[in-house]
Amino acid sequence: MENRAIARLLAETADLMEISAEDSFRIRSYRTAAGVIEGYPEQMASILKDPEKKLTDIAGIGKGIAAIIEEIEERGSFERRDEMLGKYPAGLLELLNIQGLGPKSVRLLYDTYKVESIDELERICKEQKLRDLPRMGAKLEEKVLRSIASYRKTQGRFLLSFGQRAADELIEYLSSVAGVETVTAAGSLRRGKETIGDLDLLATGTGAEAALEKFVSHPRVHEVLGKGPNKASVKFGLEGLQVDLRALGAESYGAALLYFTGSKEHNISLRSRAQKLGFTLNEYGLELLDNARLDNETRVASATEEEIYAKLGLDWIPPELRENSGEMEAAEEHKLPRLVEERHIRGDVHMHTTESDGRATLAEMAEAARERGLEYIAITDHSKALAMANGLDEKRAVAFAHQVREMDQRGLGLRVFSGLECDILRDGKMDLADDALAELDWVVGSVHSYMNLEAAEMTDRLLRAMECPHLKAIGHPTGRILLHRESFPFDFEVVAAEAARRKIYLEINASPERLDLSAALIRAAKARGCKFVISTDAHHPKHLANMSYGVRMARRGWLEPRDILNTHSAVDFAKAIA
Ligand code: DGT
Ligand code: CA
Ligand code: CA
Ligand code: ZN
Repeated sequence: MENRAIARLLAETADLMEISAEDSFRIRSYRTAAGVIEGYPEQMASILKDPEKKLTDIAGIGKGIAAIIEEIEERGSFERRDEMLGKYPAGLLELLNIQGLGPKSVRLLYDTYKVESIDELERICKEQKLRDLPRMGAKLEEKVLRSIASYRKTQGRFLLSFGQRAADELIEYLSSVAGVETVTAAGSLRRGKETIGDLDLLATGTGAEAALEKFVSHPRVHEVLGKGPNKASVKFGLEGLQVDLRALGAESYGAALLYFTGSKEHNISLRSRAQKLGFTLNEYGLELLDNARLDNETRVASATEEEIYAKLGLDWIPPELRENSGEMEAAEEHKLPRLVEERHIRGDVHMHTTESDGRATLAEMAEAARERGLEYIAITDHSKALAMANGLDEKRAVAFAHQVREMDQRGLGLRVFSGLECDILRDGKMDLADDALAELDWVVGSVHSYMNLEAAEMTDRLLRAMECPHLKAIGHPTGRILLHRESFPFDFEVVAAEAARRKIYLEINASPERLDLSAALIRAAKARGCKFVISTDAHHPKHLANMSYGVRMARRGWLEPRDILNTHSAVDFAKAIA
């Protein structure tokens, strides 16, 4: 099981224990462990497999928690959790996913109205009964209803990074089957969507059918949902990700890849275009319409996507654009963007070190970045408002900037800029004074607190922050945490327009749980004249690899290299921010 899922089980159990008002020491130790595990750069599963490593060597993980992790790895739950689930209806756990409701509120709702499910909670809110409870009000009712809607949307979905790792693992596994030529991920994963519902894999070659056999017998397959001659569906891993594998002939590979990559809306639009041109398009190929039989003589294209698009009078459309939002017209007019690629990225300008809450030193981060082939980085530790992260005050920020500069001059193998991720305070002031910020090369301003302000207040807050003459970029501009927290409400268009006017860059945060900005917001911002940076926000050298996810978001937002500051050389970056 992935760290994130293990952490969730622990946190949920802590929540249930809090609902049942148990020993707060135990509750706290579960929560602490959940935090440590969630942020830990190496998978617990791989530490368990490595005889040279011990879970208890990790700070914050004692013997008790280590045993729990082992039990979770074995069977997907642990004793204490089962015990708590025996005590309360499982529906209470689900209620805890609703933003705005903590364990105490859930308990109160359960005791007062016997609320045990989301549906019941929704009813209580709609009947305006929530507001009758102590410390709750009409506003909370609205908020809970909104949270319920967003929870329902995300339920059963997984982060792109999670899907990508599962796909990588399965592709490697299936590729080793004799006679298998290609194994490819299609669906929302191939389109780079920030969350995926299920994983769609395609296999070709004479061994493709044997691959189906091997697929259903993978040790991490927990349930076979169905298996036929050309297709199998399984639940993969303890997290229960559904994976569909289809075996097909190389001659229809392009048509199948096109069909199963979607999106559905793109497919529909493509099919109606095919019809207008006298063809039919399906997962086997593009055929002439007057002979609907699946017969090679009427098939005009099927082996590659390129030839199918070409026969339809279209340039090949990158999967990230296939959302039926203008790509068809652009492909027809040969006006598709020349999308940014990871190889265009030359710097990474948002990362943390042990100076605040990062796990590696400046030298280690620089070394890792150099190994990845980057030409420059900016070190952006937190400012003092994030006390939990050991954020820097003015004195430390300036001293650290000097240290960064000194080390940069001595030579770290790549250019290192001194920066800061400065908190934007509730009123829009920057957390550190101007004269300290003036000492830094690169200041990213981020909101980490008071995210529940009214939209107008949040908009003003961001506009005010942009008045700071040293602010160069806005970090994770919407604050969303995928599958957990919606973006905070504000007038994005107004903020984007102001950012464009002041030449403040908008960050596309590449960490897989943020991937903020979304495709739609990137496009809206670009239309207003904004420029962007794609940054990993790394807290560990391993996180530098997340750049690929940020690049995919940028591609979904139709961005080209010139839209993105950190595709430029270190010298040009320095000029642009001077
Ligand atoms: P997901 O899994 O919810 O993240 O999203 P997708 O896009 O991967 O959707 P999925 O797995 O249901 O189907 C994969 C692709 O197969 C989808 O993008 C387009 C194609 N497809 C599935 N069902 C239909 C359909 O009813 N009509 C058409 N035209 N295409 C479909
Ligand atoms: Ca899918
Ligand atoms: Ca599917
Ligand atoms: Zn941040």
